[in-house]
Amino acid sequence: MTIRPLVILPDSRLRLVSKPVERITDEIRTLADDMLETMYHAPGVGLAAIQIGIDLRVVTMDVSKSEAEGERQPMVLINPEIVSSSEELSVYEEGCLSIPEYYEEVERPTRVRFRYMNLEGATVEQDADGLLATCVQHEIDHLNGVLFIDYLSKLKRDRVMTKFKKAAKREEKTA
Ligand code: K1U
Ligand code: ZN
Repeated sequence: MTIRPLVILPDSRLRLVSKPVERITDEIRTLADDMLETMYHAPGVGLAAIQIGIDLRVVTMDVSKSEAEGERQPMVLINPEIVSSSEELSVYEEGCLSIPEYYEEVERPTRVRFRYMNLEGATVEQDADGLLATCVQHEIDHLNGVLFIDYLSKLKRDRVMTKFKKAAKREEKTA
């Protein structure tokens, strides 16, 4: 398993619409392993493949918040989609591994039903609320090139974009 470098704002790859996975191959299994390793190392509770530069509809998640490796509850979602969403909305403070150290409250449906294929090729449907519901919506947004800052006011979004563009320029100069 390999920890892969994260794609950071304002990288334009974060705006790509990722492609469906046609077949579960060894490459997909390796990608999922590397995504889990990268997610746990960050640390994060979710990761979409585009966050490591791969435009495929693959997501990893673990919202168990277990410190111990033996208690982890890793999930690998292939071609995930939201089947239904509650009308009720909840506010959750979100972060993003591609927008480090920036957190803001976002309002989303409180409960969702989602469908995905697992690594064994089985179709799974699951209900979610709490952090799992927020996380799966955040990750599916990544597959569609949507970031949580898109739900903020233009003023806040412009501020964060300017901050990360400046940081990228500084990096360019020192590289
Ligand atoms: O997709 C990502 O960028 C991962 C992101 C997922 C997420 C978190 C919170 C709300 C919505 C979506 C993160 O994992 S940010 C890091 C984080 O939340 C966290 C890190 C360590 C322990 C617990 C949470
Ligand atoms: Zn994110």
